[in-house]
Amino acid sequence: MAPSLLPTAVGILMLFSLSSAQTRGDGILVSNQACPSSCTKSDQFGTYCPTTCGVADYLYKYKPEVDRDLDEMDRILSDIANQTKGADATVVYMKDSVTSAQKSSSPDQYFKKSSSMLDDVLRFEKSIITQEEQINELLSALDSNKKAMLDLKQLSLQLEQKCKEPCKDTVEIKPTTGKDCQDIANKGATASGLYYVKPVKATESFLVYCEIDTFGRGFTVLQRRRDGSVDFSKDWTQYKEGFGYLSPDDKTEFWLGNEKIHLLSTQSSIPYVLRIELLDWEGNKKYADYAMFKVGPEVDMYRLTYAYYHGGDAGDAFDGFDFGDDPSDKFYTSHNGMQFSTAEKDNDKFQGNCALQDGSGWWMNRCHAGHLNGKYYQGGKYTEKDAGEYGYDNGIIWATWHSRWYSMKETTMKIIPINRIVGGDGQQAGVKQFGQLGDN
Ligand SMILES: [Ca+2]
Repeated sequence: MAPSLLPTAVGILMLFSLSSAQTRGDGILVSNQACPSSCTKSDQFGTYCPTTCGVADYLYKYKPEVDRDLDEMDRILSDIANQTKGADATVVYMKDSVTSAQKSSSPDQYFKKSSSMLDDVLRFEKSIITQEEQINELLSALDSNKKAMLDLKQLSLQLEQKCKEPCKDTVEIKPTTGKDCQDIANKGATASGLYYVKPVKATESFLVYCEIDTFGRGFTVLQRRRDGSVDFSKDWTQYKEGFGYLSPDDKTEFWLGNEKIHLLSTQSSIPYVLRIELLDWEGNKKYADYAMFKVGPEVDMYRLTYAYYHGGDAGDAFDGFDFGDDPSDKFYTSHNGMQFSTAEKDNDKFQGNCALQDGSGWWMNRCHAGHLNGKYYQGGKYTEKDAGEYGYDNGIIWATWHSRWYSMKETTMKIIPINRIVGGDGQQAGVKQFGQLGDN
């Protein structure tokens, strides 16, 4: 019985450790999706790895079986204990019989018989003692199993508690759907939060964070950095599928995914504006807008293109920056027209590998002047020494505002149809809306 219990218990324990690694943003991905019983290492955003709720489902599925096994073990052990008691009594009785036989019989007549009886009793006693030892071992095994079971039950309770909280988030996925967040806002949605969108060529809808302002503008958020809680050092597939966590209150970090960004940005006859918002460690907020923003298909390595810098007070870092090292600096750090690179897919213009050296995925040239998927540096300022093995500027950089050795505190990349940005006081409103960034 014990051997069959252990693998199940180990499986559950493994799930618990898994669940603790998946706490951030729990629940938000649960709604409407069946949770698979295991999470692949690729950390693919789109496949909905198990959240605590998924783990709880798994636990509930196997717990009764474990309980049954434990009850069965209990029953068998008490049977054994009862039988041992019976055997003990028999031995005592036999001993008594032998003694009284010895006393009441003439030695010559019965001595031989009672001696062999006594031998039998001693042998029996010996085997009882061995059995008792085995039973004691079993009992202590049962005890430790019981303790493990108690621990599991405890964890199960904690998990239940934990699950209750995030699962509420599922109700915060708003019912309105559309091809992007502006479409959703046009349909009357007025609150920022999580929505399902289905771009024109998408085969299935996916979750996005929509930032909807009081002017009825709906930004679809593509990227978010807030606190360094998500590691942006990921591979091609992860950048393709997306990673990190969406949250209904916009408190978590994520990369929506190149495939989704491609589908969103190329679907409409009305082109998009990419708005980049930045917050530095002194609490200053700036932005940069790029008109006709598009990300190409995977066959073109998710190439970044835009028509022109549409304005903003953060400066046009996507056009490259003259760092003063070399006359070609600006040309070789521009981003328009660059393909996407990750550590294992070098599509940059550098003889080395920018993405590998910087530990990020980005539209690398040779390498960058605006780099929002870089390493997160608490406090902002960092040095070549902090940058690790390669020693290059690998922070969250916007060189037209802060130096390349200054890493931003927060970033947002989001898109909106261009007709919602131009004209009237739209730009001003955009700045006002941006005031929410960093409020926490
Ligand atoms: Ca290269």
